[in-house]
Amino acid sequence: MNAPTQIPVGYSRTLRLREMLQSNRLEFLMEAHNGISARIAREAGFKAIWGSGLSISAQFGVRDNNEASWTQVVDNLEFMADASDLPILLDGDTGYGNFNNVRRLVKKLEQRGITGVCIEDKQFPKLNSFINGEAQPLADMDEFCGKIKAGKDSQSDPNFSIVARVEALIVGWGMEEALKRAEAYRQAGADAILIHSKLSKPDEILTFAREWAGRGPLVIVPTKYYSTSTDVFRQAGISCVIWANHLIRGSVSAMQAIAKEIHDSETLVNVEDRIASVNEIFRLQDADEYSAAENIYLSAANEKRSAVVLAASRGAGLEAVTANRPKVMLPVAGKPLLRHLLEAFKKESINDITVVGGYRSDAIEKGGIRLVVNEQHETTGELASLACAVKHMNGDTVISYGDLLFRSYILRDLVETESDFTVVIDSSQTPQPGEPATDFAYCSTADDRALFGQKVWLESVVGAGQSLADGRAPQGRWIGLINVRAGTRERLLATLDTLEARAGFDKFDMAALLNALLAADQKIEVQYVHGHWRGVNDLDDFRRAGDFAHGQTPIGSESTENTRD
Ligand code: SPV
Ligand code: MG
Repeated sequence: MNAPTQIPVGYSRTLRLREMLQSNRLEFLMEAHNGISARIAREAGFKAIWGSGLSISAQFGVRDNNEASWTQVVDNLEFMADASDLPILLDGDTGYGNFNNVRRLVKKLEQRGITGVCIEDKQFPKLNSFINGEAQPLADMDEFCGKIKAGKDSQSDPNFSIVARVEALIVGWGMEEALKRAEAYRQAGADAILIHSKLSKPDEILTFAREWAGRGPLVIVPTKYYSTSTDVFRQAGISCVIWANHLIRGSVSAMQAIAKEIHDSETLVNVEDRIASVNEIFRLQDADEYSAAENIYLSAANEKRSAVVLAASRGAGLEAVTANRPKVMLPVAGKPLLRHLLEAFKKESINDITVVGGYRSDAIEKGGIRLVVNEQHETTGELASLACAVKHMNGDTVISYGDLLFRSYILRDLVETESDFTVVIDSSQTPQPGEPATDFAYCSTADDRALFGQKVWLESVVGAGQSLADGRAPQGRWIGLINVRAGTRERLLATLDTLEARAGFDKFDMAALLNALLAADQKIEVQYVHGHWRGVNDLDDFRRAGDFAHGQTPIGSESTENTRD
């Protein structure tokens, strides 16, 4: 796909069309009939659009007989002008009435950012030139000149263009009449002449161009003499070629084939790979621009929040129940662990949730989440999984292990913290002799449970396989929840990049990230809790998780709801 040309600021659409009409090069206008086709024409590299009467009426499903009202056409053009910053030359048929209608049309087109109009010397309501052309009456030449003058007198932008279309060859009135009319229209002020022909050879167009001898810009529509080499038009001194109906015809063929295929096969599998993806439609609608604008303009109250759930592992010690699903899909109190997490996030208005799957990611329910997959999950660790999701961190982001259950206040308090990074530490946890010290944390102050209003900072976290610092008891255990404030993502990325360059990155866990942030002088706030959460690490945890989720155990009971062990 060609990248659309960058248009210099101040180079108006009207001027661009005017220059195309007047340039010595052969220029091309592509038909478009709605916003998306206008965008597609621009992306293909066209410099201007023909707002075809045939195509616009066809996409409305009506005839090219002025059945759509001119205001309906102008409304449609507004979408086209918005979706593409190209000049649009409207096929204005006969001007939708007499001189007065043309005056109003020109004013309204200018108001909607349309660059020019082509009017043809037939009578309202017109009929497409290729339907029974000879039977169609032409407009009186002088009356048509009056329309051109009226249009020119009512434009406020001097570069707005009025193209006069000569239909004398279509209705069989001959070359002399065509030339006479073209000259009269030029003298009435037309910025260019569109000379139309329905022959399959360009003969009469070429004769016309020769006789016309460069008195003004000439525009042609080679729909019927399409097999003529474009160089022939170039040599004849034609100014602009209009490809008048090819996007609507292309889309009609595609829609017919796809509709029939889906109807007959009663499935989508045969068409999915042959049609534009839904993401391509989003791109054409400029969905990314919306997200960027949302970040700038939505008030703090509506600030975007997202979550990343690390859910790539099967779960050591849980093999008996994870043959067909990852740990995150284990049912707890009637629904998968992941659903509990999603419900907790949604309660805090976190709806943009990315789950990083790995082991049996196919078994992860995709409703309400964005699933990304760490394809190397068998050989990599938590940070490699996190790296798969960082680009989806939008606004404040909570990063969570996938096997967590917690009381809702823990997440509520976490998302309300104001530090760049905050971790939740359970101060009721103490390391058990002989058991791994993973995730135990050293903090600036121990939790005396009366710390209200005083900030506590993380000093380090014990990573997998590491031991506690000699002679120093940790202040609690990190439960697997981190809040990362919007604007801090870049720092997180930079730290991830640094770690990625280190040997062994593939095995790094979240503790390595937290310690690297601390080593880079990043302050990480501690939010102490005292129980009220559960990790699911083995069958025993799994059995007890149901009780926790049901809330059957009195809050604070150490026996069932305090640990990841
Ligand atoms: C149109 O595109 O509507 C035209 C050109 O008027 S043609 O259909 O070739 O007459
Ligand atoms: Mg038309």
